[in-house]
Amino acid sequence: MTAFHAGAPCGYSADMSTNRQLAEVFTQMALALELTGANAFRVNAHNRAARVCADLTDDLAQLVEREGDDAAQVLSAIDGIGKATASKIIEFVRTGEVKEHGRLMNEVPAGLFDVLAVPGLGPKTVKLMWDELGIVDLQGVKNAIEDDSILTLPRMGAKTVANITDAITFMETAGDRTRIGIALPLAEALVETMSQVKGVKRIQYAGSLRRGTETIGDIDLLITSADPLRAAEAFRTLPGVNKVLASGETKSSVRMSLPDGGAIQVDLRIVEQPAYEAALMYFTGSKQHNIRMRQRAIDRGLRLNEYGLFPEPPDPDAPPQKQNVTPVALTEQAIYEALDLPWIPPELREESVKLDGFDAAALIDLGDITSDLHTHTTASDGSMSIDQLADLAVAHGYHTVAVTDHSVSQPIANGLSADRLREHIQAIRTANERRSDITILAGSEVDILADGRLDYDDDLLAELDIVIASPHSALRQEPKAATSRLLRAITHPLVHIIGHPTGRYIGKRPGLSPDMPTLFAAAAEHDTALEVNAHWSRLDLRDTHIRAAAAAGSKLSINTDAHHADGMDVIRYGILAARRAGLDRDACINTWSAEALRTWLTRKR
Ligand code: DGT
Ligand code: CA
Ligand code: CA
Ligand code: ZN
Repeated sequence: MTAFHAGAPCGYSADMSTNRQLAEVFTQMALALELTGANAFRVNAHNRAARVCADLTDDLAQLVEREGDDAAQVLSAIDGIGKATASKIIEFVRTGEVKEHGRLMNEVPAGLFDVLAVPGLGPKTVKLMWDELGIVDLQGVKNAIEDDSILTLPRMGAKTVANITDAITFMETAGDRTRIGIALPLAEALVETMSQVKGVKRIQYAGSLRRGTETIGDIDLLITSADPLRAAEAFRTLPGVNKVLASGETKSSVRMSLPDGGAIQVDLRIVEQPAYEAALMYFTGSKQHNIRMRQRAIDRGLRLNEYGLFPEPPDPDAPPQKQNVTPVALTEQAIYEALDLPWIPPELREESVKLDGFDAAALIDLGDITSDLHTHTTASDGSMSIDQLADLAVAHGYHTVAVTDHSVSQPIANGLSADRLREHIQAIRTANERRSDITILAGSEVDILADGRLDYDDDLLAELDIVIASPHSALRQEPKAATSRLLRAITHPLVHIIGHPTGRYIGKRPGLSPDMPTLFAAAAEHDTALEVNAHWSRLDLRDTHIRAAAAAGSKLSINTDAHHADGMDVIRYGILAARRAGLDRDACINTWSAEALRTWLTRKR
């Protein structure tokens, strides 16, 4: 689904595919049309065009180029694309813009798109705010809440206003950090580009990104270079840099645009080769971890800083690198060893984590994962066939993949009716019999309804090899209701896994806040696994939950919820979260052998 991004209604990032850019153009046009009172038919046509562009597997830029004069005809033949849409697509591919889009954008105050980005505020309400109260931006909404004038709008009661206030506060406090799934690929691209610059020898990202936190304040890059000035200059002029914040001899900072319309700060520090690892350790943090390590050094009559681990300095006032002392240790490994510790993985360098509270040999790693148990196909809202999905799982080296499409209460996601699910089970079984390279399990991601009932009858659920039960709606429920809702699913004898248990979207909606210890205890007792949804917009359960769940004895299942061909790549974010929780591989059912997994799936019932 194409999300609408606030703050940059007219900007497209070069990182976005043409299909996605077009989807965004049509989405914005639909919103602008609705706000300016166009008829529903035109609005719907643009929304439809946006969906078609987002879902199309053919690259539209290539298609238009390839078809030349026939492009309009070929495009119009696609379901959901009419003549008008086809000509806009061609215009966009050939000129980089859609003129009508620009015109519409000028008719709507830019601030209204920020208002539309507030979860729960749709174009109908926002249009009323604009027409009736003259609201043109977020501040206007806040003022109208403050002086109660918002209550004069139709269907606007105290409860709705409270929800809007919540959503705005949440957006504003979560706003300035970047989710790891956006920051990490950018950092990797920067490392790749900067490593090509002449003179650059070592380069890595440090900071919270190396520790694998779910959101990132800024990206910290660390390099050594034979030509520091050239490196700094190359860094400040990288494509995507929209502002240089600082440029010194050893440190430069820039702001870079992000594909989702936001921006992030990137710091580049240039250090001397011998101190590289000590600096890497220092700038990896966390700050609290550094403070602890420094104290450990002091306790042993040593000094730890970003240049290394040193004996007690003869002249405490001179800068450490100027003191003529031989370092005790320079590499991360050696520094930890000299402080009587094993090398601590970056993910565990947090204040809340005990220094000796992990078993390095048992800690889960990416290579341990051998199955994905939560995925979608074209039967619901995915874009892969059963066989394409199986191919993808094989390419990831997995022995098992579970097909778990949506259930009937998710019409937006094209959820399967009971009859369609029965057909789907047959199709999965047939594919499974045909293939010897992988086991394909027939599953479902069945909705947990607001009261905890499941979306299919028990006799249908019993026909499936695997059942994931997930909450998708009523995510503002009171904690008490959420607890009993999820408990009902956890204790259901036919449920194997609870999918994304809280339903949160990082930085966008908080999701359910049930009584977690109660859920973890029940999951352990009933042998129901709890999911770590690896998608970076969810990471649900989150790191702290995973730690508590494992401590309570519940099993975890790290899955990608893959919908598209690149969907299984997000597994690494789930692994980072699990490592931050110090999770042992055995507690995660996705690391088990095919036999062990099959045994558990059957025995559990
Ligand atoms: P972020 O960027 O907010 O996601 O979190 P970090 O951890 O990347 O923090 P950042 O970028 O401010 O600094 C990177 C690392 O540098 C940090 O994890 C530890 C180290 N560091 C920064 N400032 C201090 C400090 O005042 N004292 C100590 N001991 N370490 C610091
Ligand atoms: Ca940082
Ligand atoms: Ca920083
Ligand atoms: Zn799903």
